[in-house]
Amino acid sequence: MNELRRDLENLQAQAIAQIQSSADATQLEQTRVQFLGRKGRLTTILRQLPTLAAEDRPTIGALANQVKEAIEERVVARRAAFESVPGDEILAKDQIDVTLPGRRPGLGRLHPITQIIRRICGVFVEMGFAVMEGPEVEWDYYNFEALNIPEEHPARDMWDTFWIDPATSQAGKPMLLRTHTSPMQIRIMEQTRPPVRVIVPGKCYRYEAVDASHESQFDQVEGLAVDEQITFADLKGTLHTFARRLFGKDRKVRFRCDYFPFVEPGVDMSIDCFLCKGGGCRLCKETGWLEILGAGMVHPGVLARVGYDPARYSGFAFGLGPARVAMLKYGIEDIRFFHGNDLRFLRQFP
Ligand code: 2NL
Repeated sequence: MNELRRDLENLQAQAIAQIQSSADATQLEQTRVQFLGRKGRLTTILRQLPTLAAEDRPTIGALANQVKEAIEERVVARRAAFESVPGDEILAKDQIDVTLPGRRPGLGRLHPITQIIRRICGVFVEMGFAVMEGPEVEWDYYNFEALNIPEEHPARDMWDTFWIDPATSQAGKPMLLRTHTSPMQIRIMEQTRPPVRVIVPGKCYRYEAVDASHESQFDQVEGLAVDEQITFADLKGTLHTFARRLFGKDRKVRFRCDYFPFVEPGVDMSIDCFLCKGGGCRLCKETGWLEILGAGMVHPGVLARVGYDPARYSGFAFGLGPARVAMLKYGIEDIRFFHGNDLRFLRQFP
């Protein structure tokens, strides 16, 4: 009897040691069969029960059951350890339903001014113009001198701007934030021979008292055509075509004299009001006309300065503000909406 008890206790200790040291599920199963199987070591011990005295059999039988249960318990625990993967608990808590549709990312859109700039450029590209961009920080020479605006010229008041600290500007020559994109047309003429057909969009800066129609940063689109035999008729035909393409095929245009130092003669162009068809309304301030751009024949002094012979070459140039075009087209009352970053405003221009 005591011999059997010792056998059972030894068996339990060995079984548990072997279970804990089994390397994988297959080894674990072999161990289980070895100890608990039909021909296993526990069965072998139980076969000896009949040799015991009758009163000892229940005690040893109960002990054998305890040993069996203890071993089975260890097998189950060890098997679970083999099957679980590190991180399982985290995954179980943090389940995702991969069949759910994803969250749709918010689709952006082009700023209304960008849309207008692209449409303006597109009209001129179809007429044979190339689109070019230039620097926003410019030399005083390109922004003013080359355009017939010398240092003491009263016209400089029209283009009061932001100057770069002389300590950081290059070669001791004054630099500034360009007040129009014209300096880039000067650069283009310096670097190429006629014919020139170019359209230059970009940001410009002026020192302004900000109000509903003026901001100190704004966009401009300028155009330039230089060749032999270019006349004011080319200017009128090109700009009238542009007006019809952008504002409707029935648009009429009106040219009036205006002054810009870099052209001679200079004009401004208006279109008949597309809202009231010329009858007079709030948009056109009862005049029937909307002023949309300034233009003129390139001044001979400007041509000569870039090395073009004014006796052989002539050209026309124009400039317009896409913000003003967008305000007229969409009836926007305040220029400050464009850069106010209010999505309720911006979402109206899909
Ligand atoms: C306006 C007027 C204008 C030009 C821009 C130009 C450029 C060169 C030579 C001659 Cl390089 N002219 N540009 C000419 C006339 C008018 O813009 O009020 N824009 C908003």
